[in-house]
Amino acid sequence: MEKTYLMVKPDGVRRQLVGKLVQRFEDKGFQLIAAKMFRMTREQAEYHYEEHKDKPFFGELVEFITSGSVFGMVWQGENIVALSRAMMGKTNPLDAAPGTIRGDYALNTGNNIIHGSDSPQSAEREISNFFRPEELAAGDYPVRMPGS
Ligand code: RTP
Ligand code: MG
Repeated sequence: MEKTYLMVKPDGVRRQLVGKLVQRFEDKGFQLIAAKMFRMTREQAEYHYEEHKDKPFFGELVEFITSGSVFGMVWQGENIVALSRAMMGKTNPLDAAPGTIRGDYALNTGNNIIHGSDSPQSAEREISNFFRPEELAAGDYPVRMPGS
């Protein structure tokens, strides 16, 4: 089953949005298999955002993501990478449609509430940066959606 790494960023944690965001993904039909509140180390942050290391905003991004607690989660479900990105909305909240997480809760790119892996390969890499394999639950309870 496809997995992804979703993370409420420090701005979302400070705004007490964790519960609402977890609810959205449960309502969609995805299954939560690991979660924790923690403060990212600088090393974890630099590895997590390695693809952006040459961008002008890299320093600011690392400062921001290590500025407070994050809520890291591993979720699984059918096509979860693409579907969770669609639920998050565009990176810049100015472009994020109403009804998406960033469209509903965020004002600017620097404080855009949530992270989601952009491919199954990124997901695997990101999950292993924050979770040990034994921390992932089996995800073995059957998800029942209306009509199923
Ligand atoms: P994320 O990785 O956090 O899920 O966001 P994303 O895929 O939608 O966007 P990405 O291009 O991977 O950028 C990572 C994060 O860097 C910050 N950013 N700032 N100042 C800027 O121009 C700029 N561009 C990106 C955002 O917080 C973005 O989520
Ligand atoms: Mg990204």
